[in-house]
Amino acid sequence: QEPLNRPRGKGSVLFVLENDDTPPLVTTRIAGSPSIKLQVPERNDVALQDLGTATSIPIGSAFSFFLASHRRAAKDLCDVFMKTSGAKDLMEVAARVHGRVNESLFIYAISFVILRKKELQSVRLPSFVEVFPSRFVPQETLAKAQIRINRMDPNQREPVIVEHGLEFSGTHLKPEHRLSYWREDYGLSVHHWHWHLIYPVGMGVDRDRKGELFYYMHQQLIARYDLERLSLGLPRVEKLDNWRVPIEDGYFPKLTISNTGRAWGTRQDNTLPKDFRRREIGEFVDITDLEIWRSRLLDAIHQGFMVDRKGNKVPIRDDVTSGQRGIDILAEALEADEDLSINYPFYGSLHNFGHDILAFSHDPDNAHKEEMGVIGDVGISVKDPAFYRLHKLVDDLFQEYNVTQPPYSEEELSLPGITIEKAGVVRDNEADVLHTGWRKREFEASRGIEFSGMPVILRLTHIDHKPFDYRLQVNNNHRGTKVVTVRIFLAPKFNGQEQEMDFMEQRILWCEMDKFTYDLKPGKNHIVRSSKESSITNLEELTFGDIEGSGPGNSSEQLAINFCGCGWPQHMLLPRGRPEGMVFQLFFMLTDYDQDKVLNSGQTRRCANGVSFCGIQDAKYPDARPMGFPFDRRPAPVLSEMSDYARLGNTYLHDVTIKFLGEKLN
Ligand code: CUO
Repeated sequence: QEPLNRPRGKGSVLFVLENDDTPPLVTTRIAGSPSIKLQVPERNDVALQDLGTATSIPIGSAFSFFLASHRRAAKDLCDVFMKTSGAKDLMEVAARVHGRVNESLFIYAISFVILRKKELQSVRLPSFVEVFPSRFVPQETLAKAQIRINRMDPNQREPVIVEHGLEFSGTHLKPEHRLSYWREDYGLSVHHWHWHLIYPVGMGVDRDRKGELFYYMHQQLIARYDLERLSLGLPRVEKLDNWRVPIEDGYFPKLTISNTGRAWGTRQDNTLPKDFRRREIGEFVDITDLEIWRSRLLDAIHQGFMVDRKGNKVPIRDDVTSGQRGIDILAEALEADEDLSINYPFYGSLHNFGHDILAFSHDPDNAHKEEMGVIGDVGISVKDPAFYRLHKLVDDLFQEYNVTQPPYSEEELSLPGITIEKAGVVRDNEADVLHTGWRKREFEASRGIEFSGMPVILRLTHIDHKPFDYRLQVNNNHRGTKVVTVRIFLAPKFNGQEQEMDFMEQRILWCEMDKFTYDLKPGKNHIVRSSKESSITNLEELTFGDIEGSGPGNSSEQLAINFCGCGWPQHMLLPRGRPEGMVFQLFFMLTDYDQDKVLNSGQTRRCANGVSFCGIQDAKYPDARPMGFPFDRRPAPVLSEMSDYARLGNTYLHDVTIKFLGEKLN
């Protein structure tokens, strides 16, 4: 049997119980390895038949949350885990289930439960990268590392380093590959995985403004992708609105699903999407279905109402007097959540099946017995260029809805008595020039890869930037303190043709950089805010130390699988910019906190990060304004250009330059 207190870094930590007198409890290995014996407690209360459909997904194959049958399997396994009481009980039940269900499903269900059970708040799992390194490093690289290890002196203490990046999945022969470093960034996948874990469809989870956040988080993801594309001189992403022509860009991930070695499916350039006919998965959908659902959603948007299952008209508007925001109703039908959609049979499941059709386009009927492509996986789908084309289509529908909503009036946008005198950014004492470049980051990989117990470090290259501060000089002409929400956005100043953009073109490119409340004292105020405190990012300040010395509390704490792991990666906060410098605009806006605040959101919370994209655990979304405010609507005629905003004292528009330094980033 494995000793209970095996030190971290040498094996297979699944749970680490913090604040506990006992040594860290160590149990089953995640990615199956015959050399590790499992600690399976003697319990007869978990039988195979209790697992429902959880055993229906073959071990070693891909698990896709975009497939309804897989969601059912997840629900069944989560139900089993949810019935446990406390960490020890969960661990024992999990140990019994382990090896009988699909690995990815297993991790999903464990994570789902840890996130939702109060008594498990101190339990965490290692980061997704450490659990499934084979989703981030090609099989070939891992195999070569294994050969190196086999030749090594078994007493060697130095860790084996496995490097991956910068080219990732291909060469720069294809223009799209110039963006691989961004799409294949580990932090982006981890964020996306966490987000969908917190806001799942079909799991009976109805969080505050879940649908709207589905729209907003993905809208911002696409905007940030476009900023990166413009930095590289590439055209902005085009929506996938014609399923009857081939998809130009292929994708070959070279990754495996788990240690069993099964490879993710690949897609050739110019693959024609086909009707989805996977009998073994039990799901079928036609391209025509996607077209019909989209058309019905567009009808709803332009008619201003959706039709529920009883045939009643349900207005979709963003004035919340009707109970639910229109965008929430629309999003639950579009994504789609079978439990929360206003009419699942009628509006279908455009987004989920969009993922499926793309994931299986290389083998839609299983003729070749090929596995799905990564776009079927809720974590690493962001690696595939087609993901962005699909989500641009999704966003296009949301934007179609957004512009049907009445523009904000000057009164709604202004804040009398408050003036921003000056605002900008400072990095290393230099104003308004920000630096980006490459950095490397190390992960402990020993737990996810079996390298004969040898310490293994995974070294990944990624984009990063020099931290900076926002500085605002604000006048409060009121006699007393005024509490405001500070909203900061970034967008490129010029479009792909190097022309200054008009409001509508720039509107959907504004990226939220930060949002925070501030108590303005009467008179002059100097606000300084660090880029590290961003409302969208998680706090990944992690440098991985030496493996032997790493206790359970450090290393990738912020990427660990719990609520705190959600949030945009801090290292991707800035777009890359250009070596010669690229001009962006910062937009600052102060709004009245009395109007922004949300009641009941004052509970203490463990993680103060990623709030704008991830919400708050067990609390309402903490901003009453529509997500993306004020850029979620078309402009009023009196404020039709960004320059018109200058006359609102509570906003400020300012140019900044972003320089890409490559290896020279210090
Ligand atoms: Cu996040 Cu399609 O919703 O991947």
